This record gives sequence, C-alpha cells and structure tokens, in this order.
Amino acid sequence: MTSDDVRTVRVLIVGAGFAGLGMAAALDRAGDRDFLVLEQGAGVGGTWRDNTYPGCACDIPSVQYSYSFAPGDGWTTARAAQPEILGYLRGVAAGFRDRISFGARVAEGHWDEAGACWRVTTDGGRRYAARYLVVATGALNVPRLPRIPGAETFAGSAFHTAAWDHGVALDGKRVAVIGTGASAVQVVPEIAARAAELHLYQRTPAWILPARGARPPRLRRLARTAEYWRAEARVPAFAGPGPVASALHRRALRHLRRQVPDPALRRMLTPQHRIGCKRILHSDSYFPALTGRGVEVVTTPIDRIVPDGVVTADGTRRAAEVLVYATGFRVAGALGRLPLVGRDGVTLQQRWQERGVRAHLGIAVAGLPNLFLLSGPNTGLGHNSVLFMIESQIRYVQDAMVAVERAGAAALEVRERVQDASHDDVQRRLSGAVWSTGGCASWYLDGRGVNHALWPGSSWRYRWRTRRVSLADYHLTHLLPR
Ligand code: N01
Repeated sequence: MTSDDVRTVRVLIVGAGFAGLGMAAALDRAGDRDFLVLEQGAGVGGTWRDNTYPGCACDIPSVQYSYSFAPGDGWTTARAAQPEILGYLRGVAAGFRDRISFGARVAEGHWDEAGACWRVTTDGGRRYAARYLVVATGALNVPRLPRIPGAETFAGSAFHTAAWDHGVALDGKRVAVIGTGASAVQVVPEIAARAAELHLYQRTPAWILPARGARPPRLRRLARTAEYWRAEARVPAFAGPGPVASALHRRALRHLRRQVPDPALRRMLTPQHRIGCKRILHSDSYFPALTGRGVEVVTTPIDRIVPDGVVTADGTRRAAEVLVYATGFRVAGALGRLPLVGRDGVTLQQRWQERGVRAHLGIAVAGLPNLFLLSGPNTGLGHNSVLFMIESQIRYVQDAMVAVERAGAAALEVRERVQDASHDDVQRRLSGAVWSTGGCASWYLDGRGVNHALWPGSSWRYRWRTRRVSLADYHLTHLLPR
C-alpha cells in the first residue's frame, strides 16, 4: 500500500473544525497517533475561523460549548466571543499541529476494495491511503446568498456575515441587513452602534430569550452539568405543545415586552410560528438595538436591489452603502458534497439523492466501508450543545475501530437494513415535532420538508445509542491472504 508519493496513515480526518479537531484530539489522547487531518483552509477552527463578523460569539454557555476533556480554563465571559473560541481551538490543536495538513482540499476519495483502504487525492495532487476516513466537514460553511433581482448591480460593499469584509468601515454609513437569524441577532447591535442608519429586512422574526449571566462560572464542572440538564429539560417543548413550550413562549414574550415598549414594533417582532420551530435565540442587546435612533425594521418583502439601496414591494427605496447578507448557509446534504466513491462505484451524493439522506446514527453509511461522518444527518440539536453529540460520535468511531481490529477484520460496513431502521426510527420520532408542525420554514428542513438536520429528543438518548458498536449491525470484510 505504500509508494513514494502516497502517504499512508491509519486515520484520515477531513476538516479541522470543532468535530475534526475533537476526533484528532481523542485519537491523540488514546495514543493512536497515526492520523492526519486534511484542512482546506489555512488555519484550524472551521466555522469559528470563517465567521469573524462583529459580535460573533457562542450563543450557549462556553462551559458547555467546549470539549469535556478540555473545558477551557480562561473563558472571560459566559458566552465566549469568536476570537476566544478560535484561540481555544488553536490550543486544542497545538498538541498535534504537525499532523494537520493545511490548504489540502479533498478533490476525490474512493474505497479501494482490494487494499481495504480509502484513497484520497487533494486539489494539489497530494495522495493518501487510509484505513479509516472520518468526514468532519460540517454543514454551516457554504454561505447562502439569496437570488434577489438586481443584487449584482449594488454599487456599495456587499458581503455575507460568514465572509465579513473588515476593510469596510461602518461608521456613519447607511447599512442594510437582510436576515434575522442567529448571526443577525449578534451582528445587528454592533452595526447599530456605529452606522448612521440601519435598515433591517426581516422576513420572519425569531423567538428570543434573555442571554442570562455575563460572567463565566467559577465551578466549571458543576456549571457544565447544571447547564446540560437545564437545556435537556427543554426537550418536551420540541416534541409538541405542552407546559414546557408554553413556559418558553411566555418567557420570550416577556423579554420582548420588557425590551420593546413600542407596540407597533413589538407586533413586527412577534413570531407567528411556535417557539422552537426555528432555532431559539438568546440576546439582551438585539431588541434594544432595534429601538435605537436611525434603526428601522422593514417587514415589507424586498422587491429588488438597486445600485444605491434596496427597493421593497411597496415601491419604497431605502438608500444603503453597505449591504450585509445574514442569510444563513446552504445546509442540505452538506456532507455529501465531498466526492467520495463507495464500494460499488456509487458516490455518497448519488446514494443520498437516490435513497434519501440517511446514515446509521448519523455516522455510518451503507456502501461506504470504514467511513465515518461527524455531525452527520440528524445529529444536530435544537436545545443543547452539539458538542455533546460530536463527542458521542467520536467515542463511537473509536470503538468501531477497536472492534473491527479485535475481530481481525479489515473493514466494516453498516448493513443497509440497520441504516434504514435507524433512519425510519428518527423520522418517525420527528414526525410530530415542532420543526415540521410549528408553522415555520428553517434550514432544518430540506426542499421537500424532510428534517435531516436534527436529532429528536434527548441528547443522552443519543449518547446511550452510540455507547457501543454492535458488530451485528455491520458486514465485516477480511482481507484475503496474498
Ligand atoms: O442563518 P439562518 P444564520 N430575503 O438560516 C433570512 C448557527 N449559528 O446564519 O427565516 C429575506 O438562521 C431568513 O429569513 P426566514 C446556528 O446553528 C450559531 O443566522 O427564512 N430574508 C433568516 O432570517 C444557526 O441556526 C451561532 O424567513 C432572507 C436569515 O436570513 C445557523 O448558524 C451564531 C432571505 C437566515 O437565518 C444559521 O444562522 C450564528 C431572503 N431572500 C449562527 N433568505 C452561535 O452562536 C434568507 N433570509 C453558536
């Protein structure tokens, strides 16, 4: 399997964001040092490297938004800002930086049945052979720019929140922001503080809760456990209407009433969908920013963009020199974008197009032996830290590697019927959930309204389901003696 221009490793990890670094750190800690991380960018951090918009921060407490093996000693605020999170990730990666290859974008990968390994080539022509391939490329990394007529004619500066242009000064400018999701809620107060005018184009308002507490807790481990269970207590709110959903709804309304005295503005900012249908946001500064001078919330749909501003459907033209797209990401089938060819010559994307997006526990896909997805289908969370899910996956992947080797096998591939049962179970449990019944559209649902993003129910249930690999769920391949 070795030749001069093919680098052979036991585990090849694609992506150096939270998931990929977590996988690498876990292998490193276990003494499995024969791994390499391929990262297309010039540094670690993934979405936390790319999103540098003013105000970018974690919207859940940092004691939870950190790995269990590295809870972070120096968080300066309860919800760390992006530079601090990026610094944290760099710190985690410091121990194995020599095993991260930057500027290495995967051009193609295929399963070599005879050699029982993945053969991967990068854009630059570098070639690798790996027994295991871990795909940790994330879902929130391709900005979604809406097709608005005239967008290309805009004469000012226009950029997406995930590609912030720090060369553009906002002070004294007229700024238009499109979108009112998690990114907008963080960037809008920063823009409002500097711009002469801010026009916020809102299609759907979000439910927003208070941000709670500014200081990081002193007893980190205890706070981590407390925050975890506090978040888990919200799970019933996502299953359907009931006392937990009503309590959250009342709290969000109270927050809105306290912060927005003007009834007309309050009406505009009151969502019509059930709480939880879209991601629940947390902010103490967003509503006050919208009540400030020079800030206007525009709810009339955008008709077109013109060189000097935005025109709404009622014919009103609002001038703008800077246009910020806070319009989210192209999420659907994100992991399938990597050109990976499985055992039978079929790519992951083709499989998902033909059979629907499905993976056993969001991790293993039939037809693609020794391939593991991190942050795969239906492993996102609407109520708690996704890092809990990622760590569950990392443990499972490590367990799978140990199990296959103990069994004296070269490869494992999930059985199609196991994958289908896993998928059907998740979809059945999602059927009445707020994401599809709550009266909203969101990136959680694909074009056909199917939720391939979220795990239904408690995250500890996922931890339980992934606690051990059952080899009965997999076909094992033994290499023939040569
Ligand atoms: O994107 P979004 P985001 N005309 O898709 C609007 C994570 N995150 O970047 O709701 C007008 O949520 C769209 O309107 P509507 C987090 O997981 C985490 O804010 O579709 N408006 C919506 O308001 C989050 O869920 C943190 O009607 C248009 C907005 O753009 C995910 O990233 C921080 C439009 C898009 O909202 C995405 O959040 C930030 C159009 N043509 C983000 N097209 C943390 O703190 C779209 N919109 C961890």
